[in-house]
This record gives sequence, structure tokens and C-alpha cells, in this order.
Amino acid sequence: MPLKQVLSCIQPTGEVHLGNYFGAVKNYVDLQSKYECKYGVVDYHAITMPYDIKKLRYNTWDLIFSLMAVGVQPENLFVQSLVPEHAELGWILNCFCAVGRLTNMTQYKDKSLSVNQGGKETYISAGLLDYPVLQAADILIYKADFVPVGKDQSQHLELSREIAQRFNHFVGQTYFVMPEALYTESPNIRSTADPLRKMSKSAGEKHYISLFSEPPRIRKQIKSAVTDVGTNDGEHMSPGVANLFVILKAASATSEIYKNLLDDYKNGTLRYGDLKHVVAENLIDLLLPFQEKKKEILADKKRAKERIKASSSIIRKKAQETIREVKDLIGLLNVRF
Ligand code: AQP
Repeated sequence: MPLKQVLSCIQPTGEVHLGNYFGAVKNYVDLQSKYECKYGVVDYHAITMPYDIKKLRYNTWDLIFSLMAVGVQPENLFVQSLVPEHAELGWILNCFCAVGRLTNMTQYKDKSLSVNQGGKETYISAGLLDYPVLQAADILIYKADFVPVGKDQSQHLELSREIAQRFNHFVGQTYFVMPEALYTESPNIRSTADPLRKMSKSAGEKHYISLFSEPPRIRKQIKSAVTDVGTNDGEHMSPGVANLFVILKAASATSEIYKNLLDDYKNGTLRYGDLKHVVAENLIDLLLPFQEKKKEILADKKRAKERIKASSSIIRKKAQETIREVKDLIGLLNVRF
């Protein structure tokens, strides 16, 4: 039996944070032993919001190095703009998606609001509206069975399925596979500075904890995490405390520590300072080996870049095959020059 296909993507818009890692990237690593996996660093997506040209190129490579450092195998990694067939399929799939579905997307609404924050005169790009269709192309082009993502992406994945269904109906055959989301046990990490919003880079520096921050910064960020304003009654856990428990469970090698602290919480004896200390130290224990590994990769950047160019070229072959089939199916010309 051929192995099931896994595909997921991540935007090179800055540092990898705990939300990305516990919500999706940890699964990227674990799934590699069971499935045929492909993971894209999606730079076409990163240009849908205002951005800095030099930073984008830096961020693209930095994200590649970070993913390698946490255990993603280089042969499974590719850079989206090195596989331009994603954009070609994206165009075709645009014609199988209603505009109204795109204007209704939560992320479009949130991000288009943030574009105009800060008083800078700018505009909402058509790319921002359209990026869920490109995302559908990212997934469908590899006929992925499973897509490891955080909960914030569930609406986009549903749209990918809808687009696939509409396409299949039009061509009169089950051509595209219906992709399914794979969630980790912690698919929704909140900002420690404001637990009512998700941990995210675009919300600003205090709203995310980078995997590659120095230990003193991690301690400081966890120490200043919002817990609750009232007293702990052992029953109604506030979003901030719940988030710290989620992070601890995801980071901690032993469930014993987690269980003991949770018992303290239930008994009303938990001191938040103690919880924060344990969370910070467990995080640091988890992250230090990643940080060491990244230093090794950075010491031979050239080699790492060559490996990713090679893997992108191999992965591209599969994307080209799909494009040829799709063009045949919908009546476009297929000429090999
Ligand atoms: N807070 C989160 N909890 C769980 N999963 C999360 N993901 C992102 N934030 C959380 C998951 O990480 C993967 C990569 O997502 P992305 O490319 O959208 O990452 P991002 O743009 O870097 O995420 P940010 O920081 O949240 O960016 P903005 O602020 O621009 O939206 C996805 O699988 C996502 O679900």
C-alpha cells in the first residue's frame, strides 16, 4: 500500500513561536515516520501583507533552518516560490471558488483590519483576499490526505475541501483527494500577554514566544504571563492559567509534574509563581537542544541551502505532474517546450 500523503505549510513572516510549534510543527516532525510528508515554506503567502524585501529572503532561509533544527528532514522541505506550479493551480482553483466565501473568512477580516493599523497609508491586497485559494492549491497539488495545522486554519481547510469537491464535480470524477486536518493535543496556544487572543507574530512581540529566544527572555515572558485577577477558587480556571497548563503539558517530558500542579490548582493551593517557574524551566529544557542544533546548521548554511534547493526541485516534479493532469481535465493546452 502506498504511504498516505501529508502536506503542510508555514509562512516566513518571522520567528517560529510556541503556537506554531505545539499547534503544528511538532506534528510535522512526528508524522515523518508514518507518512510521506512535504512541508512548504510559503513565501508567496508572505507577500500578501505589507513586508520588507530583504527581510523576506532572510526569513525564508531562517525558517528553513529553524524547521531543520526542530527535526524536519530537509528532503521533506521546499520553498513555495521554487515550485511555481502552486501559483498556477491557485489561478485555476480561483475559478472554482465564490468571492463571497473569501470575504467571509475570519483571517481575512482580522488581517485586513490590521493592515490599516498604525496610521500608515496602505491598502488591502487582492492577494490577502485570495490566499486561502492558494492554500487550497498548496494542499491539493500533492493530493494530500492529511494536513497538520493549528485550529486557526480549520476554516481554510474546509474551503480547500469545498474547492476540491466543486472541481471534482465539474470534471465528473474524484480527481482531488479530500484533505483532512490533523491536530495536535494543543492546537490553540494563546498569547501569554493576552490569553484572549491566539499566540501570533502579527499581534506584536509580546504576543509570541520564539523557540529560539535566549532563556532569560523566555523566563521573563512566562513570568509576566497574565494569569487571573481574582483568587484561585480551584474551579473556574482563567484563560491565562489554562494556557500555561496547556503549554506545560505540551512541553513537559513527564506528566507527573503537570498532574501535581493541576492537583494543587484543584485544591486551591497552587501559587502561580511556582507554575510559571516550572513552565519556563520545562520550556527551556525542551528548546535548548533545538537552539544548539540551529547553531550547527547555521555554521554550514551553504550546505543546508543546497539541500533545500535540491529537495524543492524533486518535490516540484510531483506538482508538475498534477498541473499536467489538471490542464488535460479542464481543456487547457498541454505542450512540453
Ligand atoms: N497560536 C497558535 N496555536 C496553534 N497553532 C498555531 N499556528 C499558528 N499560530 C498558532 C499554526 O502554525 C502553522 C503555521 O501558521 P502560519 O504560517 O499561519 O504561521 P504564522 O503566520 O507564523 O502564524 P502567526 O504567528 O499566527 O501569524 P499571523 O499573526 O500572521 O497569523 C499553522 O498550521 C497554524 O495553524
